[in-house]
This record gives sequence, C-alpha cells and structure tokens, in this order.
Amino acid sequence: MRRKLFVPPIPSSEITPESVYLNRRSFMQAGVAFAASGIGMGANSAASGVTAMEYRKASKSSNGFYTDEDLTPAKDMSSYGNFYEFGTGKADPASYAHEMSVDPWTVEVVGEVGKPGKLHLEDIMSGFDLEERIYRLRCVEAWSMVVPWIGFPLSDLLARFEPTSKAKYVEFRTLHDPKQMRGTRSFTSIIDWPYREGLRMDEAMSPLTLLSVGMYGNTLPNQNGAPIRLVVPWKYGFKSIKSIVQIRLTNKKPKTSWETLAPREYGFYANVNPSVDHPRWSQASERRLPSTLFKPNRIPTLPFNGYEEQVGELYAGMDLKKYY
Ligand SMILES: Nc1nc2c(c(=O)[nH]1)N[C@H]1C(S)=C(S)[C@@H](COP(=O)(O)O)O[C@H]1N2
Ligand SMILES: [Mo]
Repeated sequence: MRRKLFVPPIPSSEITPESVYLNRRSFMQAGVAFAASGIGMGANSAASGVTAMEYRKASKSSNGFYTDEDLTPAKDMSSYGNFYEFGTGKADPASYAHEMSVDPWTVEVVGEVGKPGKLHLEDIMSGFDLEERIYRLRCVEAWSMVVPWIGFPLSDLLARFEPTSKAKYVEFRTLHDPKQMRGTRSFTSIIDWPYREGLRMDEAMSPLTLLSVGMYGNTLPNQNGAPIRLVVPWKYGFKSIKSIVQIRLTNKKPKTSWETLAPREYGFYANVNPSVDHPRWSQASERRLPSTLFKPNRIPTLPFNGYEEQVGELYAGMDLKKYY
C-alpha cells in the first residue's frame, strides 16, 4: 500500500540554519504522527498555511535542490522506466514490480565503518529528516524526467555508521530474490545479480546525493525502487540504484553492474556529459518525458545534467573523456 509521506512545506533553501533545526524537529514529530494516522501531507500543509504549490513556487533557488521546469506527470514517471530485475521492457517494472514485497525491509551498512549495523524501514522513515527535492533525472538512453523526490541526504545516513579513514568508496546492492523478481530468473538476463552501484566517497557526501523513500508526496511505487533508492541527479540514471538492501564502504573502487557488463559504454563515473557520446548514440540532447512521436520534446543536455555549479569541483583536473 502506498502511503502519503510528510515533507516540510518550507524549502530548506529558504530557511536559516536555526529555523531548519527547530522546524524540522517539530515537522518530524508531526510527520511521524501523520504517517501513523494515515493522514497525508495535504492536511499537514494546510495546517501550516503553505500549500505544496506555493512551496514549489517559492523555491526558485540556485542550490540545485529545486527547478521550476514542468514536473513529469506521476503516471508517466511510474509507467516508463528501467528496473531490469523485472524485465528489460520499459513497461515491465510497472507490470511486475508488485511481485516484490517491500515491508518488512532492512538495509545493512557494513565495511569500513566504526559501527556496522542494520536499519529497519521504520527506523529510516522516522529517523531522518525528510525533505522534498525536485531534480532532473537523465537516463543514459537519452530520455529524461523532472521528479519531486522525498528523501534525505545519503551523508546523514553514512554519518550514523561512522565511516573510517579507509572509506574511499560506497557500494550499493539491490535486493536479489528470484522468487520475487522475474527478470532475474530469465535465461536471457544479462546482469550478474544483485544489481550493484557505487560512488566515490566525496560524491556520496555531496549534499545533492539523496536517499529517496518517496515521490510526488507518496512512498515510492515498487517500480521506482521502493522502499528506498539512491538519486544522484548529475549522473546517468543507472547510478540511481533502486530497492537497496546493502551499503558497503570500501577502500577499493567497487565493481558496478553496468561498467562490468560493458565498460566501454558505461563508465564508473557516468557523469551526464553532452560532449562525450555513448559509442552507439549521441548524448548531446535528450527527450524530456512526456515525449511522443509528434511532440518529441527534445532539449539540449547540460553538463552534469545542469548541476555543474554544485558538483563540478569534485572532478577538477580530471579528464572527463577518459573518466566517463
Ligand atoms: N536495481 C536497479 N536499479 C536501477 C535500474 C535497474 O535496472 N535495477 N535501472 C537504472 C536506470 S537505467 C534508470 S534510468 C533509473 C530509472 O529510475 P525510474 O524508473 O525511477 O525513473 O533507475 C536505475 N536504477
Ligand atoms: Mo537509465
């Protein structure tokens, strides 16, 4: 069952550090109550006098957490996507992801951390300050969307487990259960399951890097990576791994699914880059969904998917043609 999720009605970019703490605390307390009672964000934002629309209008900011571009309608977002565990067709995730059970769910955090451990879904939902972020998502296949995610910075979660000085990379793994994931039972399946992704530690700690538990005001639909997935908006979509069960901090660069499968086509970094083409197609532009034959809605692709100001520094001095 999808649940309404509580998000604070004031964008974090618009409030001072002290008010962030106070507001978030009281919002979170309210949020837990709302989640438990099943009353959604609508009621809550009415109570605080700010509607979701006003919130979005007020949130033009250059910190990268918001954009005024048109949102991709929720139905387009959740009916077209990639989640190979359920098949390789764009509609397969929406058709079959309901066969995955997402509650109870645990995420274990292991490797180079002072305090390895597990978080249950309830700990995650009630233990982190949820916020809404409107991000562009750009698939390596040259389609893109604008999505209002709900989540919290990955750095908030990592801090709880106390990364050691040897933690140089973070590896993520998706649930792998062939009973629930028909795409992993198929003989034609090309990926060595579980689906794996990774980030360099500084990328993981970027304020833009989000662990998402919801979108469009609700918990995540299964096909979009319920109950918890990564969102790295300046990288091609395949880095934004879904339905995470394990996070491992390591001192070695992790072997990720797509890089392992086709290293010349999909790099570890996978930063959105209009000037480095995929060997089989151009990355200079993208189809912004919804996109049809008659209205393809093709727009130019921006370096780092438009987030260069926020993350360009992480790659200073790196040859982006070599480290694609
Ligand atoms: N576990 C897992 N995560 C995944 C994928 C996948 O096949 N399996 N596909 C990736 C790709 S290629 C994209 S573009 C995004 C799509 O996310 P969305 O369907 O929520 O838009 O999920 C990414 N995360
Ligand atoms: Mo993708």
